[in-house]
Amino acid sequence: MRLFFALWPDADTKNQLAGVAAKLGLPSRSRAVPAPNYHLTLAFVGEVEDTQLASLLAIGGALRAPRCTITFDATEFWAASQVVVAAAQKMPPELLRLWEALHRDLALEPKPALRAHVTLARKVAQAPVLQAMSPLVWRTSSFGLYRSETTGIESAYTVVDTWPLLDKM
Ligand code: 2AM
Repeated sequence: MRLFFALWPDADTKNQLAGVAAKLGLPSRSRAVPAPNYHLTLAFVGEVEDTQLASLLAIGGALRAPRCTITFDATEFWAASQVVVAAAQKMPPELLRLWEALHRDLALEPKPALRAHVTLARKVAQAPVLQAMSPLVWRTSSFGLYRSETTGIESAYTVVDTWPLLDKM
């Protein structure tokens, strides 16, 4: 199974992101990500055997990290991956620490240029004309381990488990 750790937006944040996506003016053949699929990937684990699940759940369950506020304030076209994302120009320090802790515990190589983002559209072959984005504030309260299954053209995501982020540390 294919797994990843992520933050999933609350309903209000999801609706605000959908509002941003609706105004993108994507080139034809781009694929808008369905709003229920919006997420912020913290760590991509990839294909694992069923026997590895217990240790991933133990890592998630043992992690103690604070809540944070992420301000998404830019839409960007990333040509290399052919996606349009809503991105946070400032990385909240708590989110950076959560991301670092997960990569450390999973023994994954952290990618150098982390940008907190939610992918809004895929298969975007040409640069769209992007409007300025009114800042959108997402207050995180939990993180989770999710499973990705590709059925047809769209990925389907299911929650494996979630853990609270803490009020005070
Ligand atoms: P992104 O869209 O958040 O940038 C689940 O598959 C998520 O994991 C995707 O939404 C994608 O991130 C990320 N992902 C998929 N394949 C990946 C890979 N090979 N390396 C790193 N992240 C990947």
